[in-house]
Amino acid sequence: MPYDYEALEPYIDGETMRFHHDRHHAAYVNNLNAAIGRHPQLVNQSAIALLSNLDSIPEDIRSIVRNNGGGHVNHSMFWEIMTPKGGGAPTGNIATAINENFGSFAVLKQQFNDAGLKRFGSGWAWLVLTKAGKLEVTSTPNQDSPFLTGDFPILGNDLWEHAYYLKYQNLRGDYLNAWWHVINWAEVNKRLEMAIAS
Ligand code: MN3
Repeated sequence: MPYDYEALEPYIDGETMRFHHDRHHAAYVNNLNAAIGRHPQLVNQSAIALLSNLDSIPEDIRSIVRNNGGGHVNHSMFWEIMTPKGGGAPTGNIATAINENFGSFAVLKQQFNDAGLKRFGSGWAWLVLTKAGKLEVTSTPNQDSPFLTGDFPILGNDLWEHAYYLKYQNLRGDYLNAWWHVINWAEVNKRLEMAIAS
């Protein structure tokens, strides 16, 4: 992680970050590596490449790759798009793109938080760049990655209870609102550039 566990307080508490990174994310990495170890021809592929071509993954590990490869890729993004000195209004090209696609940042936030609230059970809310080059708000269940369907995740929030329950308990909406205070817009801009180039 690019900062201390406590660095995102008071919006995300240190104990949540420690367990989330060291236990949950670590488990996805370990499970993915164990599965890939059974098919050494896959070792040199990136996790994103595995997810982007899931149908070509041997059937005996396909759902392990979907869940744990997704878990790894989703969380790798998640740590990077947050920062202790984050939040505020978007800057740079993402600010322009948000205004073009949603009308305003406020509209995006509302759509995104709605998607997060409506996701029943565990999953993610996303801002993705579609293959058609549009910014859209989506949501996926479990650890399903937007890369599975060819969308590029620009920004995503983890809706699993492990991401917020110690501090927010059942109040997912409060967590969704607070999370915008730690967004790393410089990193989000980098991801938009990567998405356009991919
Ligand atoms: Mn998580």
